[in-house]
Amino acid sequence: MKNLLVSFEPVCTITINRPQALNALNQETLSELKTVIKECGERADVKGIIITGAGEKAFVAGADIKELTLLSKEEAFTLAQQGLQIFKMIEDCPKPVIAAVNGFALGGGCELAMACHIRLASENAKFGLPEVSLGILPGYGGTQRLAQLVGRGKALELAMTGDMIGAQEAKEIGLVNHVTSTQAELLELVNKIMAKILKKGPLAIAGVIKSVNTGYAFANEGYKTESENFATLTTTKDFAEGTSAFIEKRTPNFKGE
Ligand code: DAK
Repeated sequence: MKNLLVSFEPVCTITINRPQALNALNQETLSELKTVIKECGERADVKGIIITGAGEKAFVAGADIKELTLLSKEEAFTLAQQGLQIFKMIEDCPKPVIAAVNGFALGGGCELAMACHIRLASENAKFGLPEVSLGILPGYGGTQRLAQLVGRGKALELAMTGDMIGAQEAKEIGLVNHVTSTQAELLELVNKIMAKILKKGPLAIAGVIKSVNTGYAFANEGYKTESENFATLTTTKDFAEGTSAFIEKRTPNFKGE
């Protein structure tokens, strides 16, 4: 794997490892993630999954913005579908999946953390959905899962302002379950919680995951609406302006076109 560090048995720890881009998710990383999650589901010796980011600065700072600029509308829609599918595989995994958020969890990174069953964070973690600053919206299920976790009002505020919040606030609003002082403590706690879960009946755990998820199933039109809007937004001048501004390190000037 080029972009992931993976250690198996009995818990699979997946470390997103692109520190030069703050662990941003390019298509190659997403497809590696799909392969590993699938393998974890199939292997009897893997009992649970931990997802974290390499280094001390970032969990995942979003989708790879430089790569996003190259997408056609069709490619954007296809990528949205692929991303949704991978994040749903994580959400529906019958084995526990815990995110250990060790720094920036922005955009697609926040969406990845939200697809996990439980989120823990170190004190320096920062969460946010800054897609609107690029002229797009969260396209990997973030509009749906954030509202499920923190309620509609707070989700709308975060997704419309693009504001980043710290770990303590994320805990207060229900986005993360626990906050630790350091990254070392984060890894200790994530392993401790995982070990506690793995002492229980695996069939019962799978049943809990399935039952809770069924209540939030893809029954509504939200995910589809999100993908369609994402694809349309990638064709706008605002998107071109938002991504150019990021790359040129300046404030975007949106015109609503
Ligand atoms: N993509 C690519 N490169 C990134 C990146 C990203 N998301 N985030 C950071 N980098 C790169 C920076 O460009 C910089 O590279 P160099 O300039 O050194 O070459 C390097 O990582 C270090 O970043 P900074 O120099 O900016 O570090 P700072 O400490 O100053 O700032 C920051 C840290 C996290 C505040 C800042 O890097 C930042 O604002 N990053 C972007 C955050 C962001 O907007 N993320 C959301 C992206 S939108 C899709 C569905 C969903 C999505 C995409 C597609 N489909 C349906 C198709 C999701 C979209 C998003 O996630």
